[in-house]
Amino acid sequence: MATILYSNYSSYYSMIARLCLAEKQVIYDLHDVDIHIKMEQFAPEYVAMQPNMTVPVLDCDGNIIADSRLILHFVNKHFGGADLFPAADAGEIEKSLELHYAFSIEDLTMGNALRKSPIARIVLGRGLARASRRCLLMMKSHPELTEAYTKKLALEEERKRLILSEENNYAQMQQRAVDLCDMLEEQLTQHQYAASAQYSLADVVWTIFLARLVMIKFDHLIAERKNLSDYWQRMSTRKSYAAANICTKIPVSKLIRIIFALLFKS
Ligand SMILES: N[C@@H](CCC(=O)N[C@@H](CS)C(=O)NCC(=O)O)C(=O)O
Repeated sequence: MATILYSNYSSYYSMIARLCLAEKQVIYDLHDVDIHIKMEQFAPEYVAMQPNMTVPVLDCDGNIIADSRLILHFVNKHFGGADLFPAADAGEIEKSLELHYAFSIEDLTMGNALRKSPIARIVLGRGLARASRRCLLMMKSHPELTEAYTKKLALEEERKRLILSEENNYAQMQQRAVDLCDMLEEQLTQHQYAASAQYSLADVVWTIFLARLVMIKFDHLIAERKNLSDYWQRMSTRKSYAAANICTKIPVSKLIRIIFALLFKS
């Protein structure tokens, strides 16, 4: 099988796809999509493949899977190795995935960033405005993709409302992150893994969730829960974790380049 993953190093959902592929020991080509500086997700060829203009996308022999949750199931079903969604535990695993995907990690991450420094608010504001401008520009040069760019534009506006406006949802997101950690702590009293007695797709997503908590310096939520600390220790030392190149810290040089692009590039 010719397998290509379109991914971005620090993207949360790309990491989910990479970790799942690593768990199943799939050999694939990694195509890095620069979603921050060059904004390659807005390129017409990419939009044709993923109209929502997001990473990850998995191309498996021309079969396009353009969402991390679908990628989890596709990879588990079509590649060898351990079954990460065994029928006996499917209900519990799916319930756990549902809880995970109902949470907006983007709102937590960005909401947290802009409370860390006044500059972050300016940078994020400019970044969102830049994405909107790009949509409008692309609509003009590629009218056949107007529908996709219009949808994306609406999403950028919604992001501004949820993250930057007075009616932002940061307090709810913070509380939900705590609730999810409590839920995991409780689950881990019943079994060694997040949703069952064996490693499953649920562990793929919760590992990335915990890695993000570490990245945004919310690791106290892990440290103050005994089972969760032990779980994080086990998950972050699995072979797959290193193979998937999980990001818990964006290198400063990269961060500076991103900030510069958001502030000054058109
Ligand atoms: N539901 C999608 C969400 C993907 C998503 O939001 N990806 C982010 C990066 S983590 C993205 O591509 N952002 C770029 C953009 O929205 O322009 C999935 O699970 O794959």
